[in-house]
Amino acid sequence: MTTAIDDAKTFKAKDFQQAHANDWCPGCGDFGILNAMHQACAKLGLDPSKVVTVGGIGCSGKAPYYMGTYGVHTLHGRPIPYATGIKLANPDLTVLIAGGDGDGLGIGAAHFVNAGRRNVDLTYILMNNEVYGLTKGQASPTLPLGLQPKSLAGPNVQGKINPLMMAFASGFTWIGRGYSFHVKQLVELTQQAIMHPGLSFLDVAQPCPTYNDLHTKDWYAGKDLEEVRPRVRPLPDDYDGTIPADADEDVVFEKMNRFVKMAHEWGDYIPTGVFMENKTVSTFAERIRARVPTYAEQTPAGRAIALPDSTTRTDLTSVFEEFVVN
Ligand SMILES: Cc1ncc(C[n+]2csc(CCOP(=O)(O)OP(=O)(O)O)c2C)c(N)n1
Ligand code: SF4
Ligand SMILES: [Mg+2]
Repeated sequence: MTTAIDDAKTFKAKDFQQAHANDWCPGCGDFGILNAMHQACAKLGLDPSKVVTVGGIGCSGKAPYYMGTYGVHTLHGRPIPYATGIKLANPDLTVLIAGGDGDGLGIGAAHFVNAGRRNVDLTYILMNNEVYGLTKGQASPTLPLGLQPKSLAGPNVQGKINPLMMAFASGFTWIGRGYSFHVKQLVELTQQAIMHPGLSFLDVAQPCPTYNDLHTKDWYAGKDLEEVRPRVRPLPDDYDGTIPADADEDVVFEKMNRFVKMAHEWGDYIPTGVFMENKTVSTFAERIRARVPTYAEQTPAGRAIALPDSTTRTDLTSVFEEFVVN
């Protein structure tokens, strides 16, 4: 969980921006997601020097360059392991992951699934445009079967992964969906995802105007429907995905059933909002603290690596001796 700062210095959205040359295409949904990240961090009163943005590889993976926070542009599919290490080494940091659908659910799928087993306090924002944007529009794991965006030689022969269901099955404890052009709602969802004290997953539907010529801004706005109506609309008013910490089995199953039904919905209605917050699962930090009670006071990043006289605490001489070739 992120603790908002309460000292005199407050930061604005512009403090989370970075004046780095941006090469995203005009009209790309990535801009709305980035904007929401800037605003959400400011609204939560975070200190930019205590936030780390971790990106994968892809157009989306460039997000760390455009955040005025610490950041790492990692390897394709690997933002989760980097982010996990950063958070465990220094739990005082707020760690955001921004990555694409190809990055997270293709090459990075094994990390995605195994992250769910740990419930480390991370916020994963999936910039989901259904294509490999950076490499010119190939089908990503979220492109539905049979669709043919303009870069494909024929209709997609593979079925799609449902990101919400995958997060659910993997064990993510906060799951939501937003839309890149509904920035107000996206700011709120991003805030909630960050505040959740465990692993959060925010799937963000976003047009890629350069390569996804099927699911465009107009398509999401439902302009092709006989009765024009936005496809991206909030979850029903009576939907409540919160599973309380003391929920009994019946409540858990009822919530899960409703989750599956709404997560399955996609087409003329693409629900947005908080699909699930599961409070029954311990966080990884709680599990570590149970085993190493001093973890919170002596985090790996907080430990002194040298004694006051500048000598090191650990004598590695005998280790190195093993490698000496005579
Ligand atoms: C190990 C490895 N394999 C393949 C690539 C090529 N590659 C770069 S980005 C990318 C896919 C990006 O798609 P996505 O994650 O959806 O991001 P987007 O560009 O759509 O934001 C691929 C396959 C790579 N950089 N590294
Ligand atoms: S190729 Fe697509 S995803 Fe990449 S910057 Fe351009 S519009 Fe955005
Ligand atoms: Mg993509």
